Amino acid sequence: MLRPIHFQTEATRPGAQAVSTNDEMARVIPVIRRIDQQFDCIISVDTSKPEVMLEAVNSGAGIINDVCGLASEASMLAAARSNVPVCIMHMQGNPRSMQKSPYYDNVVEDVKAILLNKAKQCIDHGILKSNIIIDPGFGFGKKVHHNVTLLNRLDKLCDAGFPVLAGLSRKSMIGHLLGLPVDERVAPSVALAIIAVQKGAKIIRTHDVKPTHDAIRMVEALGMNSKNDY
Ligand code: PT1
Repeated sequence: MLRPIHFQTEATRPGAQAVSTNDEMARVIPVIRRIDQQFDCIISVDTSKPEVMLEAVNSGAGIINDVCGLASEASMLAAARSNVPVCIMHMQGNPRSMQKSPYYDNVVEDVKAILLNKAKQCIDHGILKSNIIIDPGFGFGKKVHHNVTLLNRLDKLCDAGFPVLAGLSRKSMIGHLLGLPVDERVAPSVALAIIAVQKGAKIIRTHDVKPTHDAIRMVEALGMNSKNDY
């Protein structure tokens, strides 16, 4: 099984500060080149900047992960030109303000509609449908109960015709629900990953690759993962 490695050059967690294009390029490109030379893996580059997307893919990245969901037309065109799978994530607001007052009429329907609308725009801009991955963006402009509802109804998103990525690893919803600090969230993160896989998620973002991978292998060995096509 290929394990993508994920490169994040701009912090996106709540309250994080922005990074300039030059700084981001200098941080990420040499690292992607070196990893590409030394490892047989798919490298996922985490960026919202079109210049970084193109240069990263030229340097060996095989997935574009944009937590801004390709917000600018230029980033959509760059993703189309790079011709690799692209993860479009839902975020309400931006990383600096998103946790202030998240609001949804119906979080599952709202997030799904926004992602499907974005996927259509991507296709209209030349991105292959088969290259689109969708992600509800756990913790991005969501209160704990929004994250819980999204996880509970993740099957609804998985029915939308695109592979779903779930990133729950070590996030503050675990701290809120269990009162555990970040360095004690491995087991609850694995529990969340298993639930996501059972609901139909195809890609899991995690800090703890080995325990998460072993737990999912166990679920798959039991045939207890979702049987959806995406
Ligand atoms: C994610 C994700 C990501 N999460 C994708 N990319 C982060 N596609 C970075 C908290 O509440 O879910 N999907 N890239 C990390 N972001 C956060 C957000 C980290 C919230 C922590 C929290 O603690």
